[in-house]
Amino acid sequence: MTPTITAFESSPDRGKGQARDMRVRWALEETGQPCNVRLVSFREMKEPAHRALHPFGQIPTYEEGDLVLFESGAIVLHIATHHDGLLSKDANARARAIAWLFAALNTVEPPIVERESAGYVEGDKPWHEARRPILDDRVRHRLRELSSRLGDADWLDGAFSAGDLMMVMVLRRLNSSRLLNEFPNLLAYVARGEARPAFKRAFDAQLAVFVAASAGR
Ligand code: GTB
Repeated sequence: MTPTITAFESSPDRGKGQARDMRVRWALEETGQPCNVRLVSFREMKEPAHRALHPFGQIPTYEEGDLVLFESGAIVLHIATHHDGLLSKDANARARAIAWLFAALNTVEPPIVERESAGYVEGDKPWHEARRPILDDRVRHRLRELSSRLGDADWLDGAFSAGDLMMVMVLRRLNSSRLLNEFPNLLAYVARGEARPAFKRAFDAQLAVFVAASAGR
């Protein structure tokens, strides 16, 4: 059964692939799975019909037969578990790839999101300028550790996996900052992810939504 995912009708990132449906789209492309995409407005996301799918009124969601999922990490893991291409057949390698997926979401992403959201939430507060370097350093700290572990390898643990997919997506959130430039091997790692044909197909699909919405305005 072809799953249906939800995505922004009008993404604030103007098609840069930063919204979290991009993770799901990429996982589906890597595993050769088709999907239907239902676009939702900010208003629709907060209505009961969408909240029945997603308790926090967000995107992405994933519907497949009787199954309804939310949380991009859970959705990517579901796709990776049920289709070849993102998790090794070897049980230990599979477990390690899942650990990297969690590391991307639980260890690397939080300081990146904290730094990004501080600009919106407290940018006008008197303490923000003093706090900014602290937030930068917290991100740098994680990047330094990740950079050290990756070294000159192509991927985090052998072949490309769901863990790399999620880590690349999380690091891409730094695209508009200069922090990633301090770690050339991480920059190259993100570029390798973005060069994958499946990434490009997923990126183009989400960009097409933005282009169509702009043309209709
Ligand atoms: N933990 C959840 C997951 O991983 O699925 C988080 C889901 C989430 O944050 N969804 C966001 C959302 O629905 C969209 S992706 N927000 C609407 C709301 O909460 O009302 C976050 C996002 C949005 C926009 C950009 N951007 O413009 O660059 C980047 C990331």
